[in-house]
Amino acid sequence: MSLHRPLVVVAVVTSILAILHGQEMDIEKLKMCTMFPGIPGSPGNNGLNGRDGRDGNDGIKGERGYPGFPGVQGPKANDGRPGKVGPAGQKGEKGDKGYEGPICNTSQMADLEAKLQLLQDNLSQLRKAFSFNAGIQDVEGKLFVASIGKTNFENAKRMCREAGGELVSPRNSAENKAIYDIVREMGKSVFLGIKATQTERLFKYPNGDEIIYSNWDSGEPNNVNNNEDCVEFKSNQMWNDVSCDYQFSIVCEFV
Ligand code: GN1
Ligand code: CA
Repeated sequence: MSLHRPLVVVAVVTSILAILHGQEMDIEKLKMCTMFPGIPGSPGNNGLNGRDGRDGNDGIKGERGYPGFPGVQGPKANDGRPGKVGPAGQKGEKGDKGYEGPICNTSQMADLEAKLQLLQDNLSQLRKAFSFNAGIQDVEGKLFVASIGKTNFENAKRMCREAGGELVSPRNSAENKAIYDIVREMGKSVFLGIKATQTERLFKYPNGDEIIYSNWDSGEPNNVNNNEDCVEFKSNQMWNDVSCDYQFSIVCEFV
């Protein structure tokens, strides 16, 4: 206990001193009030702006406006569906008879086969006979056939045509050789179907085309006496222009 006594003493003394100091302060204030009125303080600063007020109520609805301008024309629409089928037209005229269909009959087929065989046999026989005849030559299916007798150009030409052919007009060396094989055996000249035009002296085939092949003898064509529009195929296979009035042997060609 004796150890705490100094602390208690200090506490008591401190309290007393505080009380005395407080009384001194109050006495000073009292002195000042009794001697002068206080100086008014300066006005305070304005306060901050208040917050925005609330939105007002909606106004009255306005009058209806004028109609706007028409809009831009839109793209073309797709085609519509096809319409209904119209009424049937009038009946047409009867058509021509159609081609005959394939032969399905067995007996008809047998008959045709027999005829075909006969034709083949006949053709084979003719080929043999032709090959024996020195007056007939075959160049790739084109037949050159000699006739009997002599005649002028126009008559020889007519005779060949009446037989279904033309006077010979060799278009290449092979055909010229075939005609030569005939003429050499006969030992006589023949007329060609080629003829010269009067003014231009152009040699042309019976169909009017200009010739594409020739085998003129040396110095030919020379148009002696201005009267040699036709062509002689000589027995040496060379060509010579001559008068159309001469009489020569006849060789026709058949295509
Ligand atoms: C013949 O005969 P001469 O010479 O006049 C021939 C002519 C020949 C000529 C060739 C009608 O005429 O076409 O170009 O030989 N006339 C006859 O030398 O054959
Ligand atoms: Ca001549």
